[in-house]
Amino acid sequence: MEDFRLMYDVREWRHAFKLDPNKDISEKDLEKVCESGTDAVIIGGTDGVTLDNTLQLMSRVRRYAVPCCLEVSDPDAIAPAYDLYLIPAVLNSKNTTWITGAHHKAVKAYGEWMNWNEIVMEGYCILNPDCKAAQLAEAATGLDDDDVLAYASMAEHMFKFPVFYLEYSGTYGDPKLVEKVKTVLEDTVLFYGGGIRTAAQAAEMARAADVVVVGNVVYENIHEAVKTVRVVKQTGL
Ligand code: 1GP
Repeated sequence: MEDFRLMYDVREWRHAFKLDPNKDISEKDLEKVCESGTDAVIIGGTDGVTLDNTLQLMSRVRRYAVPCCLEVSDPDAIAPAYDLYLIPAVLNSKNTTWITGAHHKAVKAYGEWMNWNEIVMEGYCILNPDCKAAQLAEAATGLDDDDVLAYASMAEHMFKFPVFYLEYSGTYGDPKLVEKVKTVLEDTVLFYGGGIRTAAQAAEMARAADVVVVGNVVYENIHEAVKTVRVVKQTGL
């Protein structure tokens, strides 16, 4: 087992795995993910996310020492059992539901039970028009670099979000753009996620982003997925 500290502060992270509660993962592969030395396991997805399947996956991840976070896409799947709750606000959405609407509804219903210290807001910018998240959130993906940089600056300076998330889910993004975005962020942590299929790609994004999020390759090639942890941690920003 890799040596790692428990880390509940995203500013300390370099690598995270994102697991989809709507996908099957064997016990053996889950063990490899959880004992890989990654900084966190994020449970989140777009399709078929339910209280039942998130809780089932969470309870399996809980058998390991790795921090377990819920990335909230449906307030009905929230349960008081995670180390952190990552809450996306899709800055380039054309539908206010995904910027403040669902958030307002959730806080109105559950606000008095929320522990604000466990909530981490993510300013999302979704750049792959074909991913499910872009379609659901009606993201305006036809952005040039300056548009993206402006969203990043808004996340940091206007909204004071702790995280800016460049989301290319399903496709490998543009490392040059990720690098540019990093130059406009000081306090806000830059997450990159999308299309990482090899350790070399993970290393390339680790040179640009603070945190590299690895998703689907877990289900396609667990060996390569686990390799991304070490290379990201060995790569300097
Ligand atoms: C999805 O950013 C993550 O939210 C990871 O994307 O599944 O393409 O690795 P992939």
